[in-house]
Amino acid sequence: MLVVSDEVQTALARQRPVVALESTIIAHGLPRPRNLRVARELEAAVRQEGAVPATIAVLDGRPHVGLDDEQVERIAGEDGIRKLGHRDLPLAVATGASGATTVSATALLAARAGLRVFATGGLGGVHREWTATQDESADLGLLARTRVTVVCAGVKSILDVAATLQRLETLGVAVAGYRTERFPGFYLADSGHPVDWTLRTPDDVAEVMRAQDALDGPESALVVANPVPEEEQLDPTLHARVLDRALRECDARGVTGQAVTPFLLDFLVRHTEGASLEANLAAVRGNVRLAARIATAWAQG
Ligand code: PSU
Ligand code: MN
Repeated sequence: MLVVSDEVQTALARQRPVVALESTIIAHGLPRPRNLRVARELEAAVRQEGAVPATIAVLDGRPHVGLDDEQVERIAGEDGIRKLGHRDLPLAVATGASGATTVSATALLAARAGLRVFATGGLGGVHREWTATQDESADLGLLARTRVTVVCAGVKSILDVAATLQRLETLGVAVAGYRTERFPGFYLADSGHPVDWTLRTPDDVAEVMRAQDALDGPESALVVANPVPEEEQLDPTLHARVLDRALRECDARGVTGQAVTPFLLDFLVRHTEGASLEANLAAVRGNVRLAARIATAWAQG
């Protein structure tokens, strides 16, 4: 069922480090045509660190782990590329659809292919106004039952971060800050919330992964929360001001469901003159590099 690229298969067989990369950020989280350059840049960053990138997506009903250049171009530029959470996978497979995979679908496919380390920008989570909309990303539930290590810059700051952290606790998903005692805020280095655990090196992270396996508890994930460098973060005052407008606009236009996250991210890009895009990219770049180092430490164990 899974199409694993030759390069990824070879790397796995030789126990070389592999990093899974998500495709929704490319198809629906970043503006075109920059998104294609970013997709290529992220793969190159993984290689620079000595690991093999495995971008994950569904093409013509087939889940792919590891894309070639032409397949990356389809994800970045093809019209009608869907956004697929894990619940959408059987529907896409059976109908022959093509789509980019969110954190939940990517984590599931990565785990099925035998990949353990995965990099993204920010996790989905509990949306503000949850009491009215019940909008909680499927990312959280899936991470509660999938043994992957996700390197992210926290959860997207468009969310209710406190509620999302609480849900991660309730669901039993391990969370550690990377070289920080503060939970990162996606575009911001600090979300305003603390973390209970701090890890300082890729080897420390790999040790936790080994302990997860040794303990043999529920098949849950490890979230490694890696802050965007403070000098590259979005100005917090600008962030607060524009996000407030974005949320009101989203509400006024009646945007719901899968469309909410792309709408808010795009609103922020347009109303910060691209500054939110640069902060998002800085965060993702850092996560991809760290994920490659963690995958390397993991492969050595
Ligand atoms: N990180 C980014 N940009 C994104 C996302 C993550 O920097 O666009 C995507 C991920 O695919 C995540 C999704 O799973 O946003 C969450 O969407 P939703 O709230 O609809 O579950
Ligand atoms: Mn959502």
